[in-house]
Amino acid sequence: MKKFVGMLALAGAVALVLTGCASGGTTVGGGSTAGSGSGSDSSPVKVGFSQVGAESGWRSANTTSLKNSLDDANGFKLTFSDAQQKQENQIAAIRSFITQGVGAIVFAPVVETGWDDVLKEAKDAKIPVILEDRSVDSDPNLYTTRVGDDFEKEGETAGKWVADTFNGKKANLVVLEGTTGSSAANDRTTGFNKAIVGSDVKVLDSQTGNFTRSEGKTVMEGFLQKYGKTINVLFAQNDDMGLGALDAIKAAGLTPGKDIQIVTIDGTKDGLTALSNGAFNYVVECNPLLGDQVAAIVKKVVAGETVDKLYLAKDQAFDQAQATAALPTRQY
Ligand code: GZL
Repeated sequence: MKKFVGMLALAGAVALVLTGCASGGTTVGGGSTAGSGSGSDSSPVKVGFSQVGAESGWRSANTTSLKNSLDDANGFKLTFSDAQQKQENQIAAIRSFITQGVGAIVFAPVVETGWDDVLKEAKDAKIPVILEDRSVDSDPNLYTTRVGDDFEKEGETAGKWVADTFNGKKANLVVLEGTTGSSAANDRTTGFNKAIVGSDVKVLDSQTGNFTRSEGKTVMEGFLQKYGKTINVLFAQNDDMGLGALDAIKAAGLTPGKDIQIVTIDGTKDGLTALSNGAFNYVVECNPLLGDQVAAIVKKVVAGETVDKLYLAKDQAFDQAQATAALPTRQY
């Protein structure tokens, strides 16, 4: 998996935004952009945002965060495109943004590969591209920066919980993977597998549920038909697939959280509610509230200021008591 160098914690990025200082990173062409949309003292900054889709609670919270920050009141003119989890739709949207002459393109790439040509087209048009959420395997010179979460660390945290919880005990685990080819799924798998090396955890099967509840349920039904009561642990790479799996587990006459212990990633309200009531056992957060950070970075980039290559949000993890305590004030 492509490793990025020059990681800065969100705190560092906030300092960058507040103080306008920067260490390393890239200066985008002195602020000149081909698009008329790079804004000026009065005119808004035209931004094209290509979003993956609306596949999960996390995605909805991420879209809301970006739309709230890239709004008229903050000096933006936003064009939003929902790709319905199709790469071809994202490529078409990005080409449309280039034709419109936007000042900046923000996009959450549904998968890691296949972006070189369209990113070269944006670069040739001198329109900066800011990745938000997932990453791409293209040459980092083809985009300005990425704002997102550390998926490999999330996977490692989930794997460590399983290895510690089942230390010396039988753990027959199945995995509901995220969207095939996405950096979120790839890196969570890498981190999880690293954490269970040398443990007693046995991975019976691993299959994509495409980050959706419905597909999580269907794949879990297949696992239960194939392995039955042998399964005693489920790692779902997002809350929604775990929530879908609950229906399949109950339909099989098993008690989620007890017969099958469940660890998921995201930390949405629905996920933490399932954890609080004992259906899930551990949830690793993946913060979707990236809007303010992205908006601040877009402003700096179109002004020709230097930004760093990567900004990582801070994530935590929850057990049942922590979830119960967090729910009353949970923003998403
Ligand atoms: C992670 C994000 C993933 C979430 C899913 O940053 O890309 O996509 O974990 C979402 O809920 O569908």
